[in-house]
Amino acid sequence: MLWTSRLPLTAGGGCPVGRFIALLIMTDGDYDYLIKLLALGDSGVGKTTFLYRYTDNKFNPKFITTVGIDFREKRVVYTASNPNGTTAGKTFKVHLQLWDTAGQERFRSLTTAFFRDAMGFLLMFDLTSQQSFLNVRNWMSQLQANAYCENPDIVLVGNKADLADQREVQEKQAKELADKYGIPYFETSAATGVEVDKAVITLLDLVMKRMEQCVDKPPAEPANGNGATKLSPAQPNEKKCAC
Ligand SMILES: Nc1nc2c(ncn2[C@@H]2O[C@H](COP(=O)(O)OP(=O)(O)OP(=O)(O)O)[C@@H](O)[C@H]2O)c(=O)[nH]1
Ligand SMILES: [Mg+2]
Repeated sequence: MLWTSRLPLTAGGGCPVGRFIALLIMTDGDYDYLIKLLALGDSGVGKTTFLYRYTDNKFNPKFITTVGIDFREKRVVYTASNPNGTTAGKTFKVHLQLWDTAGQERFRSLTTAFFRDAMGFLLMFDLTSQQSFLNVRNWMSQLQANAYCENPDIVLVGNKADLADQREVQEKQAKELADKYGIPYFETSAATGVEVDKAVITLLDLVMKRMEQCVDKPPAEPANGNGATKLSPAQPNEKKCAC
């Protein structure tokens, strides 16, 4: 299986704002936002297992490498907060589409093609593998070249925190790299579930905040037939993050 699709692949495509405001108005009124997040990183760091923990709250100890791309889904309620951090009381129903990419090199051209349509990224490495941490820089370059802009919303995730005795990457080291990129860093365990939700919700918050900044910008394009509304015209080669 190269990928499975239970929702339209093209939903929300086009310019950055179009992607962010994708499917604001669904005909069935089922949710307010469709948010696409994507997990990337070396093979074996735990992307599939992490997403499975997040959506199903279960751990799969077996390693079945992902072939191409897959996705999982979850509905969450998002509460908007004020700039001072207090909750504004406004809640949205969010449908999260979590894209799970293959870390293996042979799928690289396929998986990077999916970067463009994602709104936020879980950049993962394995705390028990120094090599997977060193490769974060390469994944970052791939993101900068293929994502919706050169400065997309990213959370750095060091996974397998439960394997303390096998740890090869120190928290300080990883935190320094995250600070250098100006992105949040979490140490998670798909085995125990620690920090998994927090990492995803932090990324969702970054994406939603970016969207909020865009909402004040010029008005929507007409609905595109499936009830979706876009806030600006498609710009296929658009790389800027600004609205
Ligand atoms: N102990 C422990 N094992 C984990 C954790 N996360 C993943 N694993 C294990 O690591 C192995 C690889 O996990 P996957 O989720 O398949 O890795 P992946 O990143 O999706 O790999 P590709 O699909 O090849 O890119 C599996 O045996 C998982 O059970 C974790 O937090 N702790
Ligand atoms: Mg996988």
